[in-house]
Amino acid sequence: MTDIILALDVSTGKDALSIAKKTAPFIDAIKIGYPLVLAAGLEIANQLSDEGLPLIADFKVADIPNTSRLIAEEVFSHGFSGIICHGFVGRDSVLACVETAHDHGGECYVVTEMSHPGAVDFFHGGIAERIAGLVCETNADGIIAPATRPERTSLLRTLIGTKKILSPGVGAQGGDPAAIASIVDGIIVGRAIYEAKDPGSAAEEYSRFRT
Ligand code: 3DU
Repeated sequence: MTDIILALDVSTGKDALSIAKKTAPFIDAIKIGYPLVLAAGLEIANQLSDEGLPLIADFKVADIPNTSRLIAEEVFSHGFSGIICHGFVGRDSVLACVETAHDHGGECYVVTEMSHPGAVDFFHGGIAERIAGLVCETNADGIIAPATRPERTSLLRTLIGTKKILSPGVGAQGGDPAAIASIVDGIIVGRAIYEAKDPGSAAEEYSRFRT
């Protein structure tokens, strides 16, 4: 089963709520992060939760364990069901996010390799593979891996087994949903849906890949 996860990076709460309502029948979860939360406040999560969809907090947490835990506590006390953290910060910081997520019945996803061109500067050469190993050691629920490089995401799949893969980079960043959907558990789509003239129809188009 491949989920469609809407990356709702709009800059007003009004737009966010309107797009969430139009797209809700065709998506499986909503991911929000700094763009919307800095504009509208974390309370927007409580309003979005009216759509009845899981909410994922994409703050790519990358701090010392204590600060990471404090961030994760805030996230889960606002109704999110998942959090995304970076893996390069190391075992103890990742563990802080994983444990806080699990204490709240939530999930933690760890960025192994990003989808943009510059990601190869640091994530390639063995780092992404080591982060995938850390994901298994820390009992994290899954990874974030690039739709723009399906061959890399396939390789990361061999390292994490049945843990979930959520994959950004489809649409605006050039990733082809047909090439990645069968490898991953969720494709993350932002601009190709929320910037479309009709976000509901755009989401419906992507829902073809929900197999
Ligand atoms: O490119 P889009 O507009 O479809 O948005 C992709 C979303 O996924 C966006 O929120 C971005 O911050 C997030 N993301 C990546 O694009 C790449 C990553 O490696 C991790 C997260």
